[in-house]
Amino acid sequence: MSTLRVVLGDQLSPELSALDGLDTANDTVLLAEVAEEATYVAHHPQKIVLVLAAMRHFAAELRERKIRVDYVALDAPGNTGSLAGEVARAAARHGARRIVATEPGEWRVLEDMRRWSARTGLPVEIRDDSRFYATRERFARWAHGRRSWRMEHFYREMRREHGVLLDDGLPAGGEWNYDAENRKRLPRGLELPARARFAPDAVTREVIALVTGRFGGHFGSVADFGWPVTRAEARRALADFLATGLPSFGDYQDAMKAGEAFLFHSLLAPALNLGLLSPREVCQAAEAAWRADAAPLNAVEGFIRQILGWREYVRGVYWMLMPGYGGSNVLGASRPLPAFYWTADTPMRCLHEVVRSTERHAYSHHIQRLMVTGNFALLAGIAPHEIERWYLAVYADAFEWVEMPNTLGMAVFADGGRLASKPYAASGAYIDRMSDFCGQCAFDVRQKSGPRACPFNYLYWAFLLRHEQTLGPNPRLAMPYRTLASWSAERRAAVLREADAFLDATLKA
Ligand code: FAD
Ligand code: DLZ
Repeated sequence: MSTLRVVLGDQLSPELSALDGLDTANDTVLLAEVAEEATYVAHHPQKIVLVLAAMRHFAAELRERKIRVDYVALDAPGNTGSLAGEVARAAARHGARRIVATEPGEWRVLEDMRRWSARTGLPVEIRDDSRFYATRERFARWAHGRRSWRMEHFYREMRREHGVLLDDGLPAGGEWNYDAENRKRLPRGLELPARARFAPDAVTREVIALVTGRFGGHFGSVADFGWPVTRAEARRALADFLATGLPSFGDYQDAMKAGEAFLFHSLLAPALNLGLLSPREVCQAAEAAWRADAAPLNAVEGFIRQILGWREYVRGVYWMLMPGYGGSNVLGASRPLPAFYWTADTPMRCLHEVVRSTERHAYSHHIQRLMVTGNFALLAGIAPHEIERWYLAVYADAFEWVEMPNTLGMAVFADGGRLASKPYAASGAYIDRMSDFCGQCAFDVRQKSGPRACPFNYLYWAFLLRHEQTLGPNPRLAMPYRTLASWSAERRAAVLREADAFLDATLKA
C-alpha cells in the first residue's frame, strides 16, 4: 500500500516516528516549503533559512538512502503555500492510500493535521513524537494529581528514570542541583572561546537568496548566518561546545557582556529543535565529559538540567495547557510592545544590546531573554500575546511548544504560576551584577528615581505595588513586600507616577 509520509521542517531526524516501517518500494516522503509557515509570524530570516536549508539537506540524505522524496520548493510552480495544500496535492500525485505523520510542535499545526483526512479522503495516522525523554502521555501521568508543577521535581524524576548523572541511584556528587555555583560574573579579561560557526554551502546560499527575496522585510539580518544545517555539522557543533564551552558553562551561565552574544552557551537549541541532534545524545555526551574529567559537575549538571529538565518540562506544560494557554494573562497586562523591540533604538543599554544581537544572530542567551527583554516586558505590563509573538518571531530556535511556556510562564508570569513559582522580576541591580551593560548606559543604575535613574529600578517597585493583591501572598516575594510595607503612601504614589510617565513616553516614541 502506498503511504505518504510527511516530515515537517522541525522533524529532520532519521529516527522520526513518521518514518518507522517505511517501505522504500511504495512509500514517498513529503517535505514541503510553504509560505504560510514563514509568515504566520514574521520569522527572522535566519530562522527561515535555517529551516529550509536543513530540510533540503535532510531530503538529500534520505535520497542517498534510496528513499523516494517528494520535495516541494518554496518557488515550485503550483505551490499552494500551505502544509494542508501540499499534503493534498502530493497525496493525489502519488496515489497515496494513507498518510502518516508525527505530531507537530504546535497546536495550530496539530489542528490542521487533524483536518487532512477530511481534505484528502484518506486515513491519517498521527504518531507520537518519540524524540523527547518524556512522551506527552508520560508528562501527563506525572502532572495529574499534583497541586502544582515544578521543574525541579519533574527533573529529579527524569534523572532517576533515565539513569542520568546517578551513582548507585543517588545524584552524582551528592546534590541534585548545583545552581548556586552557577551565578558568577565574567571576570574582566577572561578569554572567550571562538565558537564553531558553519559557512553556508551552495545549497544554503541558494536558500539565503530565496529567503532574502521573499522575506527580506522581516526583522533580522542573514549576513552572519552560521547555524549547523546538517546532522554532521550539528555533531561538530556539539563536539566544539563540549571542548570549549561546557567547562565554564555553569560558572558563567547567567553572565552577560556587551558585544558578546554567545559566551559559554552551547548554541545547540536550533539543532535540537530541528531534530538534527537528539536530547539523549547531547546529555549523554555531557555526562561522559564529566566522567572523563573534561568538565566540572556544576557545569555538566547545569547543562543537563536545561535539557532533561527545562526543555522536557516546558514541552509537557505546553501540551497540558493548550489550547487555552496562549490566552493567559493573569496580571491583566495590556500595553503594546515598544517599537525598540524591533529597532534597538533605546537609550537603555541592556535592551539595546540584546535587541541588536537578536537582530544580528537570531540568538540571545537565556538570561538575556529572561532578565532583559523578558523582565522589561513583565515590569512594563506588555500584553503577553504581543511579547510572546515577538519571541516566536525573532529566534532561530523558536518553536511554539518551547517558546510559549518560556514567555508566558517564565518571563511574564501570565499563567499565574502554573510553570514557575514566582515572577522573575528584577531591578537594575541584577542586570548590573551580571553584566557590563550599565557602565555604558545613559541611565545610572544606582539612582532609584529622577530623570537619570535606571528605569528598571522604579518599574520594579511599581510592578510589585500594582500587583500587590495577586503577588503579595507569594512567600517567594516576602522580602520585597516587607520592604514595601515600610513605604509611605506618598512614596508609593510617586513610584507609580514615575513608572507610568516613563512608560507613556516610551510607548509613544
Ligand atoms: P544553552 O544555554 O546552551 O542551554 C542548553 C540547552 O538547554 C538549550 O540548547 C536548550 O535546548 C535547553 N534549554 C535551556 N533553557 C531552556 C528553557 N528555559 N526551556 C527549554 N529549553 C531550554 N528555547 C528554545 O529552544 N526555543 C525558544 O523559542 C525559546 N524561547 C524562550 C523565550 C524566553 C522568553 C525565554 C526566557 C527562554 C526561551 N528559551 C527558548 C529557552 C532558552 O533561552 C534557550 O533554549 C537558549 O537560550 C538557547 O540557547 P543555547 O542553545 O545556547 O542554550
Ligand atoms: C518554521 C518553519 C518554516 C519557516 N517553514 C517551514 C516549511 O516551509 N515547511 C515545514 O514543513 N515547516 C516549516 N517550518 C516549521 C513548522 O513551522 C513547524 O513544523 C511547526 O511550527 C510545528 O512545530
